[in-house]
Amino acid sequence: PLRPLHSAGIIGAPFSKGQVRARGVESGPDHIRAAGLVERLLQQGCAVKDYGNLEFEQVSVDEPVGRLKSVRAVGSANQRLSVAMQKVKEGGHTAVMLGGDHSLAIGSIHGHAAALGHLSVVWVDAHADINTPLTSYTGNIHGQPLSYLLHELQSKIPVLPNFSWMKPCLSAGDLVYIGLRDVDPAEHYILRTLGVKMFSMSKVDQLGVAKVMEETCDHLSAKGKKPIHLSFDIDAIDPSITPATGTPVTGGLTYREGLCITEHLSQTGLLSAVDLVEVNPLRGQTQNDIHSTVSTAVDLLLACFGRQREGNHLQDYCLPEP
Ligand code: 6HN
Ligand code: MN
Ligand code: MN
Ligand code: MN
Repeated sequence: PLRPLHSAGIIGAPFSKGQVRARGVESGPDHIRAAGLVERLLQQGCAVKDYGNLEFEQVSVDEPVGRLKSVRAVGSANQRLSVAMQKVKEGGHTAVMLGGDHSLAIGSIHGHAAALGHLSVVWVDAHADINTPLTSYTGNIHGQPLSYLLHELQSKIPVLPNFSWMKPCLSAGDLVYIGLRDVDPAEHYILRTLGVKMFSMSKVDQLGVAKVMEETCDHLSAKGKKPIHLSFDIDAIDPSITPATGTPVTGGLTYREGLCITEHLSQTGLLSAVDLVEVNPLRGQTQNDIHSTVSTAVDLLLACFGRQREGNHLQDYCLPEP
């Protein structure tokens, strides 16, 4: 038998304290699994190891630090996730982190970088998630993970409880955004000042998604080929398709544009980890809202592992002889 082309190492991260808008996002991993993620990956010839769901420490006293909410819980959860991520990467898998809210990208990217060194990050999101603890209007850490991760913002991040385990591990030049349409003023200032490559929805409209992917890969490979970490917030997709999420913003990526992004990244051969976050079944108004959101998440993940819309066949496929 031929060796599978892809091997997925799945971590469930049922965590929601990076945002307070809505409970429910912690059940994302189980809904995505229940939609058949593992079975469908196996069917398409991908090896799968499911590491199960992480268990997070209950932090009983977690008073706000300035405006920041649940800092200790978020710090502790991400420390666990970082360790788990390192294990998955040491096992040689392409990591899949099922969230949970987007604060989990802190531990996911930190652990990935701890295992492999320098990374490229593709951040697909309606939001920039780069507020610092001092610029955030909401105090929700899911709007801040990139400010903790970037070397260039280190001096703007105060000392926070349960965050002493982490150090910045990403350079602004190794980050590309796709899908932005709800960016706070401080975030826009940071993106412009650091010269971060970004394809807002306006740019997707102007260039088309195929050109966006070509430019994304050119930008990232210009400084040498590094493993790619895709951090996919389901709210990047238009809420008409993926309504079951905590901070929906109208005017998003189509289903087809989402698949174009994930198919293209899969074909680079450099995709090394994927976060799929912010699926919140409790935010769906109907069963159909939930189904459409979860099945889109699954389809995006299948494309990350080589599923193509033109069709696929296993390497050892043989036509039956009459
Ligand atoms: N997400 N910019 C807003 C904030 O609270 O800082 C929204 C963040 C949304 C975060 O969707 O992962
Ligand atoms: Mn978002
Ligand atoms: Mn390319
Ligand atoms: Mn996000």
